[in-house]
Amino acid sequence: MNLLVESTRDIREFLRGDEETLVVTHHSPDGDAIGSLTAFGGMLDQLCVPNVIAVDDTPPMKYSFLPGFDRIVNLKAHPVGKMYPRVVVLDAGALERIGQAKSAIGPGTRILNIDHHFTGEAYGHINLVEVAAAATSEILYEICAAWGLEITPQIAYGLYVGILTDTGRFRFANTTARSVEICSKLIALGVDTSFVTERVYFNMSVDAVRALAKALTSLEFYFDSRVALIGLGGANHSSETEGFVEHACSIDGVVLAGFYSEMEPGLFKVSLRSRGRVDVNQIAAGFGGGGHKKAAGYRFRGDLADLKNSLMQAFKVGLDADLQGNSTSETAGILPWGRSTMVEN
Ligand SMILES: [Mn+2]
Repeated sequence: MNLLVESTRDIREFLRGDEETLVVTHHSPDGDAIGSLTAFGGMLDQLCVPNVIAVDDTPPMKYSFLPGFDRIVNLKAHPVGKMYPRVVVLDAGALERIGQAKSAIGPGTRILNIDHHFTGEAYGHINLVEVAAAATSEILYEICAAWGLEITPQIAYGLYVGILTDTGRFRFANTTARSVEICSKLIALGVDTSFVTERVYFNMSVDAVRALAKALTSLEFYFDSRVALIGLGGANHSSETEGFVEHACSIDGVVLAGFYSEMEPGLFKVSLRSRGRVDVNQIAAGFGGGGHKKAAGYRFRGDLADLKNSLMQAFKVGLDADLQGNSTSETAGILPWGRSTMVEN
């Protein structure tokens, strides 16, 4: 990635002075959201910028090992309460995604947006949106490098977790040589990769395992089993469902998958995955959400039957448009070679 020197210079200019700065990320935070948050907090500490790092949700406990995690303010429990002169938004394609952190933004607030989602919505006064980056954490690494910041353990672990999780452990098509190179540097600096992988992927809480078991029993197929759907309806919602959708998406023959969870009566969180060419970012955008071509999500108000009907209608449009080619997964026996270095997501 060629991070423009100018944009990092603009960002440095933006952060000049010692005004208290609020750093936020999107609700339903994933590893990149949490990792970017703790890493950026560490970067601001180094620049002597007083900062508050926050999210409008409960930060998932599986990331609690991250240095700086205990500094994250859960805005659901502790509302913002005031306006900030400077707000930094990380990993959020739209301002809506930060939830009630928006109330920290007043007429005089200046916004810095650092992200890798393509939405075309440049809501910041300064925007550094690099869609070729696998993770927002990857962009933050480039900023550290451009500014010659010391990569402290807090920064290193945050960035490593961000890249590890947003590439699905270097499995998704957004993984580039640069993603792996940055992780290699972070490991060389001291990140214990085995420890991180164990904590993030192989240390589920009992509640999460029970929720996964329930979700799997709800498995349904549509469109000749090319679409799989799992979910947690009614009172079964769990806050630890990151990655559940992958179970529906890893089934032989499935090209589109969905996971839903009813956060409160009539309000669902929906995650979508694509293994073929159907763009789930477009589908999620149709419901007011977003993400990437192969991984996206949205929130839905209504009942479960409406959710399923509307989602399957949208999936059908995508599948029909793709009928020309054979859109099954990329595991069909051809060994890909020299896939272009970036772009995909
Ligand atoms: Mn991300």
